[in-house]
Amino acid sequence: MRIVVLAGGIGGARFLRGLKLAAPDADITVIGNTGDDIHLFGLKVCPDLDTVMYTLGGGINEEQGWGRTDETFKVKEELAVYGVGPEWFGLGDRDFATHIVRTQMLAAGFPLSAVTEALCERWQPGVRLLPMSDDRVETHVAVDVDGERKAVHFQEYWVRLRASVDAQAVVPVGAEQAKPAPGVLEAIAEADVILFPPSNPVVSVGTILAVPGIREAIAEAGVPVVGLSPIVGDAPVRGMADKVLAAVGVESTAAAVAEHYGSGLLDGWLVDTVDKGVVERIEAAGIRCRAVPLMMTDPEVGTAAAEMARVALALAEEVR
Ligand code: GDP
Ligand code: FO1
Ligand code: CA
Repeated sequence: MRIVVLAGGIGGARFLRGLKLAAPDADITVIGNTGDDIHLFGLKVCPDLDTVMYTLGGGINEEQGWGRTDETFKVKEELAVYGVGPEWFGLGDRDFATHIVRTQMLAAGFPLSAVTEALCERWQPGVRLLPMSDDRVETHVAVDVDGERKAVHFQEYWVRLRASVDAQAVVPVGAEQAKPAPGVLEAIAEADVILFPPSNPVVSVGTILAVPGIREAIAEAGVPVVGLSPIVGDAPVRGMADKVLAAVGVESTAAAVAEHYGSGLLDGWLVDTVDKGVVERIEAAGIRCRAVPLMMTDPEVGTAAAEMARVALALAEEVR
């Protein structure tokens, strides 16, 4: 079975770990969000691609959900002594090596998709990891500070400001001109099922769908598209989805997110058991819905996510 997954960082990566357990023989292609990418110290950092790669490759810092295990911050400390920032972004020494290799290969002329493939040779994530695009796309967030509107990089909004101010708008800068990376449209066209993990609907899945051609290819693939809600009990499980959903005029509820994707895109939607009251509303919108446990807080890594993946694949068969 060929499965295509549109993934952000932590929510996407943890779900994928479960999907690999649930469907060990499947051929899984992950289309990763690159709107979170940022250039720091002359280096290209791709947080969501790296989170997927490290999580599936066994190198992730489990408690944090991002960055490397067994990490140190000597380089960051040395940069700070030179007065070179930003200090608010925590790049660790081991992580730096990934960004150095990536930047070196990009400078040599390789596209991001080829660089990602090369990095994955080390990590062996067990999926084919494709960036959504080889072209630069950068998510910016408009905020009002002291009565003035300004746009900040998504990482600045989340990591420096901790999403403490409302997001007035979310703009995937460059998305309109971006082309899907090689293999993306082909993978979608050849998929047997397409899954939206419980990733951020605006700055992860939404950014991928903003690359011209991707949304259309999914709608035209003619295969089940099933998503899992990142909103549980009317709040994100973690992160700032509530803030960026508000910016696009969507309530932070499992039902509103399903309706935001819409029945034109989604065939099936899983909500957590605490949200079972909204199943009828979602089905009335033309999206098959089930309420099951959706918390990926495992004593044993991946087991809850594996059950979620099993139910998502079963729902896909129901709507096929
Ligand atoms: P990010 O790029 O690291 O922010 O990761 P994603 O975009 O892939 O996923 C972020 C979303 O995952 C957030 O909106 C969270 O609410 C959601 N999330 C995180 N952990 C869980 C979980 O255990 N269950 C569910 N249902 N959602 C989760
Ligand atoms: N998240 C933080 O909250 N603080 C950090 O200092 C930080 C550094 C960082 C470095 C590399 C990387 O791959 C991810 C990093 N993240 C950090 C996570 C990242 O900002 C977010 O998880 C996602 O981009 C949110 O979608
Ligand atoms: Ca992200």
